[in-house]
Amino acid sequence: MKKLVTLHEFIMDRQADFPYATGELSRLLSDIAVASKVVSKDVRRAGLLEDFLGAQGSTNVQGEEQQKLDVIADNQFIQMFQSGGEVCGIASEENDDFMAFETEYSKKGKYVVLFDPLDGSSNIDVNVSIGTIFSIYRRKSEVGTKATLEDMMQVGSEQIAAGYVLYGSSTMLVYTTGRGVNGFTLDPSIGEFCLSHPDMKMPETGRLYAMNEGNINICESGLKEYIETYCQQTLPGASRPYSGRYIGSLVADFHRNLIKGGIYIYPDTETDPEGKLRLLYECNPLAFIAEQAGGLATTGRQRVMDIVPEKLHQRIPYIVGSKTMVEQAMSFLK
Ligand code: AHM
Ligand code: MG
Repeated sequence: MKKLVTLHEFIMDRQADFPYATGELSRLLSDIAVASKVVSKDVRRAGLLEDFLGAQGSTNVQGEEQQKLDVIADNQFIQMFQSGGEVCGIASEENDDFMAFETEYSKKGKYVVLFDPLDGSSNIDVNVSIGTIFSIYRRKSEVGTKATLEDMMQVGSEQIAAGYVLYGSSTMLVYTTGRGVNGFTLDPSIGEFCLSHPDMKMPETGRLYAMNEGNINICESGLKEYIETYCQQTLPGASRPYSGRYIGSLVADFHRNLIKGGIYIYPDTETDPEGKLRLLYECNPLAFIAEQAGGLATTGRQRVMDIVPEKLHQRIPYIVGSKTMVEQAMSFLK
């Protein structure tokens, strides 16, 4: 039998590639893995536990109804970051403002984490895949002081690491530190993430497109034209049109396209003129992974990782996936 490489072993091996690494980023990645195991356990039993399913009865700063599990996952990750010592502050999709940790111990942390604790909230109650998405930056402010807004509002190309955890038919953690993308599957029998998808590459093209097509008549006409001309026609040399696949959890749609090749589109629409997805918690981390795996991420006009953030909960139009497919879609945008 092939020897299993655990996430912990993998992180430690990679740390040796950076001669001056102090181990803090490695510890932070390990902490994220631990928190995600706890969340995974909660997600797996949610239907049995009264306090886990359904709406929390509150809305987040973006006016979206929070689910109980959104809040449980958010607290779980925050607690882990607060106690780990590597992180001086965080920003989460579920909180109005960023949090600068108060203790002297945390103030010494070099990193900030921006995250969406449970992406795909509308799928929580119906047992469809959901996930956690995270992005790690080195702080801009001085070590030993409190984290600042400037630490959070960095351009995506400054990310030190990014990843996601998919609570799907199995739980997987996929991450990059800028040297390729690797995927780990949680083996529940030993409680460890083990390397299952080394050096992931997104196929250069594919046959899957993911978009909420309910929005097709309220988004830019070029996109409608792309979908109708490219995705819904049998192209020369093909036996049938592309297949539409839309889970409605970005992290799950992205993961499928990463493995099989495809495109994900959430445009700006008449009802969401800035788009729906959040630059800092969703778009940047997945853009980093996409690019590291050979794919592309754009607003249609600009590379996502070049956007200078203007506000914490900023939304953008988002097209991400296989390189050739994203380029084709862009060629239809005026
Ligand atoms: P969330 O972070 O509150 O779950 O919102 C983001 C989600 C994405 O995961 C998903 O792709 C999209 O919103 C679905 O939106 P819609 O229901 O408009 O298709
Ligand atoms: Mg989300």
